[in-house]
Amino acid sequence: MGLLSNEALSQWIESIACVTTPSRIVVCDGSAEELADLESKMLADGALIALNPERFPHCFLHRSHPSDVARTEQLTFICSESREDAGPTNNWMSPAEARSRVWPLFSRCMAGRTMYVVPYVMGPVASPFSRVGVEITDSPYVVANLRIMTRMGEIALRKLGDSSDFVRGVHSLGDLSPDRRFICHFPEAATIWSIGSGYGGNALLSKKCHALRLASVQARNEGWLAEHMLIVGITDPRGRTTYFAAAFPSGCGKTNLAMLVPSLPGYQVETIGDDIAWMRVGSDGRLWAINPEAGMFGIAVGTNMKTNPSAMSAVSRDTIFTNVALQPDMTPWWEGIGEACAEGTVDWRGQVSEPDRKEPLAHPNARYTASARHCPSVGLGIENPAGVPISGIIFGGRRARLAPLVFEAMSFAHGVYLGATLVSETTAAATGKTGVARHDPMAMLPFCGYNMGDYFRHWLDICKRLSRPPKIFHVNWFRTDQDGHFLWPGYGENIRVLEWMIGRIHGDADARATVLGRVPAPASIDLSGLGLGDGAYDELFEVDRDAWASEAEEHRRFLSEFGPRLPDAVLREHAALLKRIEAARSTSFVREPRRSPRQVSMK
Ligand code: OXD
Ligand code: MN
Repeated sequence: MGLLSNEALSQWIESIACVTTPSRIVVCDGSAEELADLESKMLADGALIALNPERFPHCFLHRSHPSDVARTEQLTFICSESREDAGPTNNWMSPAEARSRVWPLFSRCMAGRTMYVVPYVMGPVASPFSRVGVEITDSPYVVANLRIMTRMGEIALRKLGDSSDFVRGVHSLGDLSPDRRFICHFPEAATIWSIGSGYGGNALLSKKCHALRLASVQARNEGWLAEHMLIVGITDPRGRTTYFAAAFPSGCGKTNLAMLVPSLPGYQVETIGDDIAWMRVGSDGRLWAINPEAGMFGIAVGTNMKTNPSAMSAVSRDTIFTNVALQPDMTPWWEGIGEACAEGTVDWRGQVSEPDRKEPLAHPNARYTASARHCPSVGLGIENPAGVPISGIIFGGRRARLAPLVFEAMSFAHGVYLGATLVSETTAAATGKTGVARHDPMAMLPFCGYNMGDYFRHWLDICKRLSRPPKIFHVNWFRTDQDGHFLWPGYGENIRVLEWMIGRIHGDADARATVLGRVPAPASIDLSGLGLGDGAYDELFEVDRDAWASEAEEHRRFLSEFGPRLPDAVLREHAALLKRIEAARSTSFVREPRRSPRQVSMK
């Protein structure tokens, strides 16, 4: 432990080692030698498989335990002192119960294993808004992932200095049994305990556990926002750069939008972040965002040269693939990669596939862990200590019906209402049924570390401090026609929607009022050359008032779960929506409901 001069850190490490009894303790310095050593051990014990060194230099495949393939929301707990502080959308466990039920699972859990201590920085190292965390883990795979996903090692210890202000994460694979799997967050103690899983958001504690669940509480206490949002900059043909932060539930295309390759000429895209944004009110009255992460833990399935060429390029070196299929030439393969797999390809479990196989070869939640530095569209702003100024916030869901392609909130408070009532169909990013519509406020349902009633209030409070608040929009790339086909091509064509938003932000695009908010006026969004047909505008922007009357009823039911914690301003927005629907109904006609489709992609 020669690296350690921080008293609080050494004492904490010792206290964890006393319980977990590892055979060895390694404090990670983040060096290339350390990584090479870890990799050779994992190659030797089969935790990693080296991929084709010519086509995928320094890339590896990892196969997780078949029962450990996604985040397990039902085993994720907020352990605040009071149940009300966790709120109705979180699983709650009292700290006392966690100590008696979960902590004993850590007893001797690292016996015979190495305990790695991984100090990391979330955010640009020089940023005053960055935070330090330390994850203790017995998984070398987790260490290798954290090295890509965060700025880790000595650099983090230097940033920490002798401060005791760091998030403490303890992770052990345990026996990988879902019966003894818990992911516990203690917001009052800035501590995380995770046991029984080696996968993604369950095990890379810097990501969902620290940068969202604990950071959201810290952000509430300190007056900033920690959000499940991508950050992207768009430079338009006039040379204006406009930054957006966009919240979409897991598996709904955040990474693709962050790395958009615009189909319209003259536009340039700068990727700042693909999953998490930490945002503060700047001295200029604008909202400023940093990406706390340094890498991407993206969903492989559906990624190809057409949907996301930047991601394809980013994953072509120094990448860890998890649960993808493997071709005989040792290259990775997944459904939607853009070409058929070679004969002899083995599935994510390592089994040779039968010719008449129906199930996918890659797991639907198969991932790549790749450095943001390798993404061709990455913007310099990712290292800017102050972050980038946000002019537009986008909330998006996966809705086969109901929600138009895009609409703009009528005010910031209305935008908060749109975020609070976001509904989306579930994906493979978490265990459970996919394709089920669920409320996912601001795409934070699985990630908000406190009562979401208080969270909505916090958003409204932030607005009061913004003299130049961003405009708020809602998008739905996933609306379908009567036959279940997507109405909108998505991907690079989403620039047409962003172009309209940029026009709205700078005051040079027209809008038409609907009961939901403002949609593009017919001539203000470029739908040309898409082969969409004459009725496309109407289909994309139709607002079915009767269907929205039922939806508004569902909003009311959902919001009532927050009881007295729900801010009045949200209730007022709900009442205003009802009033607009009522007024419009008296002058309107009823449309046939659409049929629900079963397509999944991530535009
Ligand atoms: C993710 C998720 O891994 O949202 O980013 O599940
Ligand atoms: Mn995410």
